[in-house]
Amino acid sequence: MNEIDIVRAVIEEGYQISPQAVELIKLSNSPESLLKYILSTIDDCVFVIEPEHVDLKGFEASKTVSRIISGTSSGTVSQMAPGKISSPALEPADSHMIKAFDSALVALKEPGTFSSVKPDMVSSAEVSDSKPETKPYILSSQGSDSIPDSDSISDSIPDSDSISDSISDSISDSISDSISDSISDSDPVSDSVPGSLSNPVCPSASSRSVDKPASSFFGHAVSPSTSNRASREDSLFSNHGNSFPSSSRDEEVRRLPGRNPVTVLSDITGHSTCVGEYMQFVQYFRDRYSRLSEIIRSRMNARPIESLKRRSFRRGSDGNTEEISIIGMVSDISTTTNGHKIFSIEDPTGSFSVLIRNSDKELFELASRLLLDEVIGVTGSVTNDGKLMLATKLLQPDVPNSVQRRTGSHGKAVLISDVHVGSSQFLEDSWLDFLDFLKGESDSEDMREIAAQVRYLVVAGDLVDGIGIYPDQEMELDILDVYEQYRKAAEYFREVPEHIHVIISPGNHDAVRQAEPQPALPERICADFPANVTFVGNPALVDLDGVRILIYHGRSIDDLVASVPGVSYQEPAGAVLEMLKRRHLAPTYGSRVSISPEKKDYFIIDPVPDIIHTGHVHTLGVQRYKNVLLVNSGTWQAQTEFQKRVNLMPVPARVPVVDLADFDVKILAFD
Ligand code: D5M
Ligand code: FE
Ligand code: ZN
Repeated sequence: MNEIDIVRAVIEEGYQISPQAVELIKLSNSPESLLKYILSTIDDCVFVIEPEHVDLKGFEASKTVSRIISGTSSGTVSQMAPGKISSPALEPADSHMIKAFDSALVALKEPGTFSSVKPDMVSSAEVSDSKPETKPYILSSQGSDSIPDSDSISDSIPDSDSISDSISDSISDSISDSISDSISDSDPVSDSVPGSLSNPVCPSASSRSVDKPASSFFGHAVSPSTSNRASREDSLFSNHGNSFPSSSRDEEVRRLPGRNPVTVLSDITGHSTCVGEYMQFVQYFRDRYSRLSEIIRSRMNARPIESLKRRSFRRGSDGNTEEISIIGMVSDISTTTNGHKIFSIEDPTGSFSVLIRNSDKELFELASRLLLDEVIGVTGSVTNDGKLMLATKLLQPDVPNSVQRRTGSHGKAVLISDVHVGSSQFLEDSWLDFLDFLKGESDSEDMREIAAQVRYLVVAGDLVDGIGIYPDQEMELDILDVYEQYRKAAEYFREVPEHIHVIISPGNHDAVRQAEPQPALPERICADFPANVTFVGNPALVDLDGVRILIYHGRSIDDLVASVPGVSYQEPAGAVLEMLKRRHLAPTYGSRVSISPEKKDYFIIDPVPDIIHTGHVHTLGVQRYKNVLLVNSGTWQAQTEFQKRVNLMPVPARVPVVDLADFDVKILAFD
């Protein structure tokens, strides 16, 4: 087994390996068996295999055990990796959770995902100051006299659970007479999308147990099992200077005072509870549903889905069919053969099918942008047999018009992402010009004037290129060791003037677990950086002296570009707008974003920030939506071979600078 074979095998299992560890393995009499042993026994918290993980004693002992058990004289012990999920007995009622759990099992077996790293230092807390949004985005609901049975709509709709692509043409006629077309013009919801549920992953390790649920909610009350997996996080990552607070189990707001103060309001770092158990998926969805439905509930008087099945709720006192509203999570979307949309939504009490006719253009447009797993409110009439809702209105959580941005701050925040130090495409000359600008050493006086006002530099992920992120990535690396890449990055950041408070959040190329939310970079890496750098997780909600910025690397943008009509890589802020309308950074569970089911859904956008800063797609975009500034910063990496193949044209060395007093944005060019 040569070096490349070892590195490949390690990468395939979702780990990285240091050159020293490779050497050690090569020295063994049976490198292949040793590597297998390491990969099958390595702690899930490790993501780079180091010499200390090459457990030669354990390996030798395992061979002895194997010989005793099997009676053979050679061979390796095939072990289950610790902490594998075992499937609990699921009850069939909750398709949503079962699907998520099943795909999680698949994802957990898939190579290419890093194991969890959970630094023991702690930062932030859940933000609890979100007030109910009382903007009356309301529903004009009009009754209708003759609501058909779903069976009379089509023979091929036997019940609400099995509606498929087969509604006959006669439907649209019979429905169109009987449904009110009224959709309020003032409806704030205007866009949404289709998507698909797939690979959630939860490689995170923690010794915490999960609370037993009081009731079954998006799942059934399965007793939680307590993980007893060992975690090395605490020994691997200790605290670092000013950048990390002391370890704390309490979710606290993390305050970093000074001339340019930062308060970290919400961040997973130090708070991961995920071990990949079934109940954690249930809890995750429960948190997502309850918080998002609460936002919608302040604008919609919704009933539990279960109540729709009781006939009395479907008739008003005058005998007319009343319109009713429900709030649920979209669990299935399909188009009938006649081009109508049908989707299922679930709340904790049950699920219901909703039909949107294609003759209702505005509503149909909304429905065709629905995403799986987003939480929406639906208003409509229920067919006589109580099996189908004929929708007249859809409502996303959205941002209330009343949201004001914070004022009274001053100075500038510089927003960058996707530096990709270590890549052979890293544009070092441009980057050094940028550092000169920050130091106030630009040739132009205008630039020096701007630099003098810079208080914050925010990095939204992909600080380095990493290794083993994509196949054959090593062909495009100048620095092959990930720690070297970070050492180089730290060297650059030591050039940034001390008074500028730098905030670094990780991305999919960084050395933390791939499943999101990602914790801050580990202490071993942070230690090289100067004291004016604060490390946060991804996503993280941070207050910059009175201005709230939500930092998210933006991996879900790839999903949104793929599934929302009109959203493109050329205008990445448009994807962020779709997130904002759903008040969620990664609406579809799984897909390209591996979401770790934490107790709290860190992707919910609440409270509404002043700025959302994303990156990842290497293009620049700035938009405003209801007093929220959306900025996707570009990159410092020229086009890679992969990007050439998919025709992705990066926008390198362009830097958005936000004025914190009036939110004006200037784009500075360093190319
Ligand atoms: O991602 C930069 C952009 O390029 C982002 O839209 C993903 C996409 N990308 C880049 N390389 C690949 C491969 N190999 N497969 C799929 N998608 C890719 P970044 O995270 O900076 O690499
Ligand atoms: Fe990137
Ligand atoms: Zn990225």
